[in-house]
Amino acid sequence: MHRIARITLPLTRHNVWSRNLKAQSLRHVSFTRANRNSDTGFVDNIDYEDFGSYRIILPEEPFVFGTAHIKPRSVPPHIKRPYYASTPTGNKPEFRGKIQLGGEEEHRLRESAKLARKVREYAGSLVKVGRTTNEIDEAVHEFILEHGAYPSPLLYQDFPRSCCTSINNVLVHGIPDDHPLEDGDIINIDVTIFKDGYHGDTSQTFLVGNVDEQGKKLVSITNQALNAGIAACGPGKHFRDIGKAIHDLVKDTNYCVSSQFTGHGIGPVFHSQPWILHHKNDEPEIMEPGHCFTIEPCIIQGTNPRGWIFPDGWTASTENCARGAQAEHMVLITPTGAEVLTL
Ligand SMILES: [Co+2]
Repeated sequence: MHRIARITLPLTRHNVWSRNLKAQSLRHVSFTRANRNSDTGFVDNIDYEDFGSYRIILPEEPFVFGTAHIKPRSVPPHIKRPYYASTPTGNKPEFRGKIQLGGEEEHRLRESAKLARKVREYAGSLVKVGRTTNEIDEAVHEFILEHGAYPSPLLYQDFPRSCCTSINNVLVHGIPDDHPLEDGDIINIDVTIFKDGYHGDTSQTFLVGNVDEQGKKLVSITNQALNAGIAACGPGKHFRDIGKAIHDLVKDTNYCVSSQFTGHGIGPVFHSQPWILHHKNDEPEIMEPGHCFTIEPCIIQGTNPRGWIFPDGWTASTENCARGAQAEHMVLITPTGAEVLTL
């Protein structure tokens, strides 16, 4: 759950946009795209992009800014907390995205990744029409505590819940709430745990009931994008090969990749360098044995990758309310290749 920066688009513009969408109570969503002639500057023709049938998630009105009104779940004192969730706040460990291979560090990292995978699978088993994301969050919270771990998103930069639940047009960082899941939703559940000093982070987009073809295709290409990124990894390879592989996969399709959210180094720190860009880029760094990081591409319907943040300061929706999906694994670079730790 790393964001490059908070996006500060004028909220008023979106208020108008939200109200319009609500007023029409749209379920079938299509957008127009004007194709401009590059020589004359005039609009040649207008395409209609059909994004399928789904409900649009919007901030509730009246707007409540921030997350101070949401009471975090409690964590018993015997569970070791990361520095940002301790009182008084502890010191951030020194970490640059690389661990020592072959010892205790690697063992703990692998154990945390394994538990994160288990939590992701458990969360997926809870996805069901009529269940609220708060019910999922509560169950995930308890499951993580039962395994002697801390739910890393909880209290991270004031995030008030124990996992992120992002539905349909919400790209990432959705905050679990009391709304029930509906037939046809797609929901990404992003889980991160902290155990024995190491974080494990993974996410998947799940289908709720009967999802339309466009939604299923979006989830499928998102999983392909993650796999393409993973296949580009290995010692001596450039980090930018990940973005290129994903770019090559989506470039001639009616999907685009968000450049606002990145993968990240992970270990004793939740988010650290190397920052993993999922779009085409020129970063010079090279993967070395011991590098551990996430790949978590966010793929969006259509050609507009821009997002905006709800008044809660976290929930990131696409600007045009097209759907987005995300999938995330942790990758460890070894002397001979790249290993996915959250499979
Ligand atoms: Co992550």
